[in-house]
Parts: sequence; C-alpha cells; structure tokens
Amino acid sequence: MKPWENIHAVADNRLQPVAAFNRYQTLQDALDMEEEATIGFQSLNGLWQFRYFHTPEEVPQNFIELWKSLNEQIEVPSCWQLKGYDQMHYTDVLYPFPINPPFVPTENPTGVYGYEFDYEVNKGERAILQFEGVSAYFEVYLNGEYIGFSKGSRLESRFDISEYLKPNGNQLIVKVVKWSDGTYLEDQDMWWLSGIFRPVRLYKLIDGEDLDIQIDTQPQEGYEDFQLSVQIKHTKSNARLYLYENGKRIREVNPLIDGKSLTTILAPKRWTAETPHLYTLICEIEGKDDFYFIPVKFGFREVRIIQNQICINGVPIFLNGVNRHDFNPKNGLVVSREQMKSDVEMMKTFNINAVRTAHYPNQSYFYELCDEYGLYVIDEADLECHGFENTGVYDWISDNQLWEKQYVDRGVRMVERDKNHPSIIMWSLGNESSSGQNFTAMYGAIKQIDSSRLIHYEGDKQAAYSDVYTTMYTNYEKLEQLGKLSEGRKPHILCEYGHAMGNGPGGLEEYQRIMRKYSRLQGGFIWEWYDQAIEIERDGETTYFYGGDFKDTPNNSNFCVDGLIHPDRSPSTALYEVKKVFEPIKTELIQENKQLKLSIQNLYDFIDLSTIQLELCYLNEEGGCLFSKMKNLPAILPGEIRQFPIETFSVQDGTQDIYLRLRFKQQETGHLVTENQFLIQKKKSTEPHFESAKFKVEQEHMKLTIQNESSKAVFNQVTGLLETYAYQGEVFIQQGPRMTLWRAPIDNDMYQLKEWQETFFLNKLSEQLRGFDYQETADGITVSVRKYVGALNQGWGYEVELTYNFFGKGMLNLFIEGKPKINCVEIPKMLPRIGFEFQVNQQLSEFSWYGLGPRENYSDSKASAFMGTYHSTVENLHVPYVFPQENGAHMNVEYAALQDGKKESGWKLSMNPPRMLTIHDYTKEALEKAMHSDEIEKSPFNVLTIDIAQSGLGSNSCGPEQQEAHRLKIQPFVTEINFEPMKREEKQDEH
Ligand code: IPT
Repeated sequence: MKPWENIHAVADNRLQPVAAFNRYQTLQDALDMEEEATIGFQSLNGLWQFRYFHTPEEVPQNFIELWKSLNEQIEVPSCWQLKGYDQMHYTDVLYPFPINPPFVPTENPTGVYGYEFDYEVNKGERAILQFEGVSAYFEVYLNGEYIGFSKGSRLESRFDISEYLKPNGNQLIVKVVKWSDGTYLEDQDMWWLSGIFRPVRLYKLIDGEDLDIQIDTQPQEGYEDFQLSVQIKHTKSNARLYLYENGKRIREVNPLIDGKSLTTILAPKRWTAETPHLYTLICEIEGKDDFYFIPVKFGFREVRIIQNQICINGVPIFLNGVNRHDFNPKNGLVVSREQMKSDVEMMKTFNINAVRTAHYPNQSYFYELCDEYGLYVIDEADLECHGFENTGVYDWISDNQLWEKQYVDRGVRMVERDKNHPSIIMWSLGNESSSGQNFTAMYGAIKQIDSSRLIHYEGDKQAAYSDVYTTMYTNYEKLEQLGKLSEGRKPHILCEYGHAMGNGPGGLEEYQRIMRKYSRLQGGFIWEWYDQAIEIERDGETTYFYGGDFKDTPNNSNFCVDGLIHPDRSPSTALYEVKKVFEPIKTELIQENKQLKLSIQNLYDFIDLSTIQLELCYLNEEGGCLFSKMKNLPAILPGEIRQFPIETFSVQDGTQDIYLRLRFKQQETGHLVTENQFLIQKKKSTEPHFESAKFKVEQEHMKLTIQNESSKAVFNQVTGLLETYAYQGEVFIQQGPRMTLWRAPIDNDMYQLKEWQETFFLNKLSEQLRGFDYQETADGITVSVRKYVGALNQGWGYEVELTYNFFGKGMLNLFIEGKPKINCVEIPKMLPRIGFEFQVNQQLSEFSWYGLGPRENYSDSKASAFMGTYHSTVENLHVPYVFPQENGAHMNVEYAALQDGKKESGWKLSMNPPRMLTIHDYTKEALEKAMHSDEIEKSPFNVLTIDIAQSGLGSNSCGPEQQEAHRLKIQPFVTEINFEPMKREEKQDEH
C-alpha cells in the first residue's frame, strides 16, 4: 500500500504534538524570546536542491543517485507551482480528480528537496527537525536513512534526527507528494499549491526530553482573582516556575506536584481583545546536566457560555470579525512575518476584533500577534471535504469510522500546538465537510485536551457537537428569526457573511443592526480578508490572475478574489465601510428645545472611553472649519449611552450647508477610531441666475446649430442627440446625454445577469425620436427632444423628454423627464441603473464634487462616506478591482466641476436634486469587456454618467440580494442639470 493512500497511517516517526515554545540557555534570552537564540536553533530556510517528478515512483530509490540528481534549486519556503513547476489551478469545491477515497491519481506531482548542513549534538542531546507546513504528504531522509513521514499540510511536523546526524555535511532529503488520502480533507476554496511552504528549522532538546507545557487560567468568583494552572508533561525533570510581567519577575508560582502546579493570582490584569495584557511564565527546567528556560506568554481570561451568551471573563462579547487565509499574491501560501504583522495591524486599525483562520491553522507567529495586539481567534482545523457534496454523499468520509484517526489527528495537532494562546477562544472542527461521527470524535478528543474553550463547526446543523450555533451567508429575515429564537438556545455567530467579492458588499449596516439587536446574535466574520489573486507582470504592467488564467480547467474564475484588501495591500472601499460599520463608538444628535445634545454610546465590551479624544468641528460645505473643539471623553462605560449638551452654531448668510463633524481619536496616538457627520444647517436655496442672450440658429441637412459669440451647440435632428457643446471654442460635451439602464456588471450582479441580458436585454437599448423642436424665448433658445427609449424585444420602455435651455455666457439648463410606458406583462424586477451618459472632453481631467466621498459609494454601502467637497483626477476615480466592474460612483452630488490640469478652463455642473455621478476615462462597455485590470481600453473622451439612481451592491455573489429598498425599480423621474463654464479670468474677476 502506498503510504500516501493509507488512511490508517497519519504519520510515521513523527513526534507527539506539543505547544509552540522555545528553549533558551539564559533567563535573559528567555525574556527576550528571540527565535534565533533558541537552543540549537538553525534555520533551514533558503535555497535547496530540487527536482520535480511526475510520480512519486519515478524518484530514484538509491539515495546517492537521488542526491546527485537534484540538479535544480528552489527556495524554501515556497510553492513549486509559483516557481515554474506543475500547474496553477484554482477550484472552490471540486477535487481535481476522481473521488475514490483514499486513492489519488497515479500521476502525482512530486518534488524532491535536498539540503546539506552541519549540526553538532552532544551526548544526551536530541536534534529536532521541525516543519511548520508542507503540502501535502512528505517523507524525510537523512544521510541515506529513512526518518519518517507526515500528512496534514497546514500542521506542524517534528522528527528526531539525532540518530543519523553527523557534525558535518548532513544530507537531508524531503520528498513531497502533491496528492494523498489527506487531500480528501484539504479541499478548501483556494489555489491548489504544493511544497515546503512554511519555515523549516532545527533545535535541540539538551536533556533529551520532549516536554510539553499547558497553561490554563480559571477565574474565581467575581472574576478578580484567577487560578493559574500549569502542567508540564512528558518529563521527569524538575522545574521552577516564575511569573513575569513586562520583563519583571512578579512572583514565584507554586511548585509542580505530579507535573501540575496551581497558584492563585490575586487581581491579575485580564486579557481581552481590548485589553491584551500578557504575562510570561518562565519555566526554569532542571535538565540532566544543565538548567534551561522556557518562556510561555499567556493571558488571564476565561471563555464560557453564561445565559446562552459567549462570555469572556464573564462579559458577553460581540465579534466584528474577518476570515483570513494565508495568502500572498507572489508567493501563494508563503506569508512572511512582516505580512502577518501588517494584517494584524490593519485589522486593529479597521475596528476588526476577531479573526477566523479559515480554513486551517496559521503559522504559530500569527497567534502570537493576535495575543499581543488583541484579536479573538477561531482557530480552524485543516479540514474541508467540500467536493463530496456534489456526489450526493456529502458525509462519505465524515461519517465513516475508517477516517476517524485522520480527523482526530487534525484536531489534536492544532489544539496541542496552539493551546496556550489567550487569543484563541474557539476551536473550529473545519469547514464545509457535512456532518458525522468523525466530528463527534474530534470534539471529544479536543475537549479532553482543552475544555477551557468553545468548539465551533458550521456543518453541525443541529449544534449537536458544536458549543455555538453557526450559520453562513444567512439572509436578514432568517437572521432576525434566529435572533428571536433565543430561549434555551446556543449562542449564534455568522462564521461567514458580507462576501467581499469585487465591488461590495453592500448591506453591512443592516447585518450589524440585526446582530446588535438580539443578545443571541454575537456577531460574525466577513468573507474574506485578502484577495487571492496572483501577481503577474505583462507588458511592463502589473496585473492579477485568477482561476482559468493559467489555462486551468475546470476553475472557479475570480471567486477567489473576494477580499477586503486588494492584492497590492491597499484597503478596498469595503474595508473602510467595515471600519465604520464596526465602529465601537456610536453617536446621535438630539435636538431638544434649541439645545443640541450629543449622545455617545460605548460599544466596546470592556474598556471605557476615557482614552478617547473627541474632535468636534463645524464645517461649511467646502470643508472650512468654522468652529472646533477638542474634548477628552469621560469614562463612559461599556454599553453605556451618555448625552452631552454641545455648543450650537449657526451662520447668518446661509450660502453653504453647515455640518457637524465628530472625530473620535485615540488620545495617545491620534489614531482615528471612527467619525460621524450631521447636517446642522441647510443653505438657503437660490435660483440660478441665467443671463439672457441672442443666438443664431442654423439648420443644415441633419444638423441644428445654435450659437453666438461665446457658445455653440450642435444637435443631430435625426437622432435628437447633442453632438457638440462648446464655450469659447473649447468643446465640452462631445456627445450625449444618452439614457442607459446598464452598468458593467459587478460580481454581486452575477445571478441577475442572465435575466438582465437575455430576457430583458437591459444592455441593448435603442432610442426612437418622437419629436424635435426649438423655440426662441425671451432669454435664449429652448430645444425640446422627445424620445422613446426601450430595450430589445421589450414591451416596456421610457418616454423621455429632454429640454435644453441655452442662455448667455455658455450657461445651459437641461431638464429631463422620464415616464415609464408599460404595455406588457413581463418587466424586470430590478434595474442596475437609470442614468444619462455624456462623452466629455478628456482635457478636463480634474474632478471636484460636493457630495458623498471621498471614496466611491452606493446606496447600501455609504456608511463611511460623508458629505464634503472632494477633489480627484478622473484617472484616480477608477477603483482597480482585479476583475474590472462598475466602480467609482459618488452619491448626493449637488455640484461638481470638471477642469483641465492647469485649472484654466472647465465646467461647473449643478444637479437638482443632487444625483449620483461617475466619471471615467473609459466606457462602461470597455470596462465590461476587460477581464483584468490592465485590459481596460481607454477612450479618447471621458464618460460622465449622471444617475437617477443605481441598485445597491448587496452581497449576492455568495449571500443575499440587495434589500428591497436598494433594488431600483422602473419608475418615473425628473431631473435638472445646469452647466456653466468656468474660466480662469472670470474666477479672478470675482476676487
Ligand atoms: C463558503 C466557504 O466556506 C468559503 O471557503 C468560501 O468558498 C466562500 O463560501 C465563498 O467565497 S461555502 C459556500 C457554500 C457558502
């Protein structure tokens, strides 16, 4: 039997799993905890010899012959598919081979790695070779001798290599096989990547003892004092234990009796994600000949369900989490320490307080960061067998006793390694693997090692062996029901929601509203943190590839590009939206008999607001500060709402809207926690002043030209389109406006597309001119254009009337009225948009607007957008989604300006009522056609779209559609737009 198809053997000669810690020779080293100072530490990362084979059997059996044949080189850690071997392949659910467990394809890519090193051990010492992650099955050989094998890609494996070690020139060979029986348990939604992808190192057990340490903290009545329990297992040595805080010894811990020590610690600082206080336990181990030191960082915290709620130290918590994969766009599964740190720092910055390690244990270092910075973690076992779902026998192996050992192994190894991290509050048994007895067995085995944490598994639909009830992508109605059904039920979390694929998700506020309303609902985890797209250079430009781009079939295309951060690590709009929706400080403005009151609610679970500074500022619409004040907040307690009277402010002239802006910052660092804005005073409405003027009207064949000494408009009398509009010889409008009902589909539109394109042909509109007249008025000229606009083969459409009023100094007032005409039964339930497109002069590359900003916003995704005057270039208004799609809209725009780079000329547009505006240097057709960010063909004009409205974003790529209020219906509309030229000379005149 091939060992990589033998389900009864999860490993051979692999050492027992133990907690992640290092041994140090001196106390100081132990306190510093530098990995390099670990006794006998030697990193084996770097360049290894390498050779790639198509089957494991092809690998020469003779060690010397094999060693000599390793004539290529590869970096360790790395994934060989990203180093030019094998084939990149992305699938969400499918196994890329027949389902015949435990057997896997005979053609089974195999990478053989060779590394030469020197390493000395003294008598009585043992040398440990540690792999943090190898995908998938691997065998280890040293100096021609077989050492052992292991399975479980994202789990640690350790081998004792002392027996065959020599001081110099050790030859280590690691044979890595891509498919194994374990692969049936590793069908996560991600790229299929192989190799030694996490660090490899050596260290020493100087007294030969492979001991283990387990720390537990149990609060005593009232949660003031804690019982610290330390267990040291698998050792005969004596140990002295000390408690350190911030590098200082604070007390001795009671001696071990039968390997166990219990000590009452009076009023320690407790660990929570908001107060990540860590202590260090220093174990001074009396080895055979020498002392050595093991530091273990830990925190005093308890996880328990109290009255059906998940509580930390007796207090119910709310999880504002994300799902995180190990991913890097260049290196695949290889993630550097710097990147992990940046992930954790970004999460904290964006008000995220929890992370689920979807769908496997991460590198140990990640949990150290979560302990230190404060994030609650659901640590998930490396287990998913989603592909069985399609066979109709989803529980094929999950409910098959033959596989129990494999399941239990994956749970136990995770728990043993990670058991001392205070950040981990739940163990997850895996993801998307149906249900069955092997999960019950895992649950039992985990609880035996560690009963101090909760267990989570979403596939356990009855919550039979899960301590919490979990669902994913649940729609709002269902979630409300779950909230209401709380009596005697387990607490609920949404382990995945808010699918962040492409532009979106929308509707996060509604999720938050529902989850905050019911005590049973304790929050959730957005899917997912980082786009899993691969960075490619082509024609000197960087672009990102996804499923299918490597000719990999079948594939799930860009379903892996669904993160809150773009591949270049810039935060997406959605991440800013998440930050606002997850805000820990909620504000409301209350007006009581002319007195303004600010209501501040503290949504943290543990800390008060005394470290927060409020910057209160009255601003006009241009962002000018009229009055501002800084205020340190008092100790508003968790959950508490307090009201404060605030200074009122009003201006007499009423020429601008006045806002109150509130910014809550960390006093010490100035970090912005959250902000809010309230409209205080609306400006007086003014009628635009139009100067009258005389025009010359010429009709020639199809054209109607209206002009005077300053402006010129040309209409096509057959189509009714405005073909040119110019001021002082400079063309502004090159064509338009044309009505549109289409947007370049966003990923969240994917399930509407077929109907939109093939039933209602919303992307195939055409116009029928019903009337074209012009008339001289007392002040200028009026052109009226009446059209019927409809889509291919549709019995419904729009009667549209466009009235152009031309005045002096190039001013144009455009009035548009649309009336739906429905002469049929079948009509679309939702439209992507109702808008008007203008092709405008590309010289005008600068865009300013008074509306919602600074980032793009849509009706169900604008919590983080505020009213203000913003400025950008047209180019920068493009949001570079990996898979190009509708982007960059700004709602509520009252006026905007388009200007050339030198600001010498331009146009001001005012919308009545305020509208949604989008401007790009490409057409929506070009955007739709492009499959990658570098493929968007630029147009020779800018496309300005003024929308009556767009549908919201929703999260329907994997989750609910837009809420009813954000689904745009066929509806009548009227809108007015004023165009006014801006010339530098005129601006100067004003001053
Ligand atoms: C869910 C998976 O758990 C996750 O890995 C990812 O694939 C996500 O969907 C979509 O991006 S499972 C799905 C059946 C809801």
